[in-house]
Amino acid sequence: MKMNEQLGISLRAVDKEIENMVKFDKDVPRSSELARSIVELIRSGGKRVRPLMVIVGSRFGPAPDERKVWRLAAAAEFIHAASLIHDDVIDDSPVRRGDRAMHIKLGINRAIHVGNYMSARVIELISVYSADRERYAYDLSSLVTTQLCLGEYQQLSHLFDYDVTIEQYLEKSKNKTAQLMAACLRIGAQSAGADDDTANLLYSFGEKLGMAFQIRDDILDFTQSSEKLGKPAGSDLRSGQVTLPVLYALQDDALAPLIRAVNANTPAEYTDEVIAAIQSCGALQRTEALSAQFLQEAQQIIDRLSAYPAHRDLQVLLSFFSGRDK
Ligand code: GRG
Repeated sequence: MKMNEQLGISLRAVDKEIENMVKFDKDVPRSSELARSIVELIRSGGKRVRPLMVIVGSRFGPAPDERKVWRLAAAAEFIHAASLIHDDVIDDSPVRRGDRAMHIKLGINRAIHVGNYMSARVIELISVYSADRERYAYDLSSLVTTQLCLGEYQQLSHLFDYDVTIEQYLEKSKNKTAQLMAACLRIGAQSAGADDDTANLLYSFGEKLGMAFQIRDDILDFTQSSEKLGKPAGSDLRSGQVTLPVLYALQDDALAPLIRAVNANTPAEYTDEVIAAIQSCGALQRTEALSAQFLQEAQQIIDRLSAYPAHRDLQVLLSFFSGRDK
C-alpha cells in the first residue's frame, strides 16, 4: 500500500489544494505561462512528503481545523517546489521528476521568477493567520525559507572545499532539508492546538527523518544509475559538493590526495576513477550507518508519543524513509 493510503490521505485532494494556490490568485490568469508552468510542475510527480507531514502533525492536536491544515500543507509543498526550481538552476540540472526542469522549458530568468512568485505567494496566504496565537505559521513562510536559502548558500560557499567538517555538512543538511520537514510536522500540530512538548517532539522527529533523508540522498548520488537520477552517478562531486561519503573517504590516507585533486577543471575520466574509489572504500557503508542512526533516534521519539493513536502514522513515515531505494 502507498504511504498516503496507509495514512488515509488522498493525494488527489492534496494536489488540488496545491494547484489552488495559483489557480485562486486573482492576479494570475489561469491560462498564463506562470500558472501553467506551476500546475505542470505539480502534475509531473513528487511524493508530497511535506504536505503529508503537516496533515499527520495535525492529528496530534485536539482541534484540527481541516481548512487551515490543508492550506498549510499546500504551502509547504509550494516552498519545496520553489526551492527545487532554484536548485535545478544552481546545479545546472536539466531533469526534474522525470520531466525537463523548469529553467530548460522557460529559460533561467523566468524560472527564477516562478520560484520567487511561489515563495512570495506562501507569505501572502499565510499572512491570513496573523493573530499572535497563530504566529507559528510564520515558521513556514519566513524562518524555514530563510534556512533553505542559508543551507544552499553554505553549500555553494564550500564547493570543492575538502576541509569542510562533518559538523558543517550536518548543519548545512539541517538547513537545506531537515528543518522544512521538522516545521511541517510542528505547524500541523500547532495549528490543531497540540501542546508545546508534543509539537516540539514532532519537530525533532521530522528533523531526524530529514537528516536521514538528505544523507540517503547523498548516498543515492553515488549508487543509483544515471537513468534513475537523470544525471550521472557522482554528479555531486563533479559539481563540487563535498557530501558525507566524500568526507568519510577523505579519512582514508591513500585516497585523500586523489580526492583533493578533483576541482572544476579536472578531466571527467579522472573524476570517474575517484568516484569509483569512493564507491568501493567503505565510505558509503559508514554514511548509511549514520543515516540509520538518525532513523533509530526517530524511532525513540515515536515511542515517547505512543499515547497518541497518531503515533502509528509516524511509524508509517519512518518506514517510508527507512525503505527508500538504497
Ligand atoms: C526559492 C524557497 C526558495 C529557496 C531557494 C535553492 C534553495 C534556496 C534551496 C534548495 C533546497 C533543496 C532543493 C534541498 C534538497 C532537498 C531534497 C532532498 C529534495 C528532494 O525532495 P523529494 O525527494 O522530492 O521529497 P519530490 O520530487 O518527491 O517532491
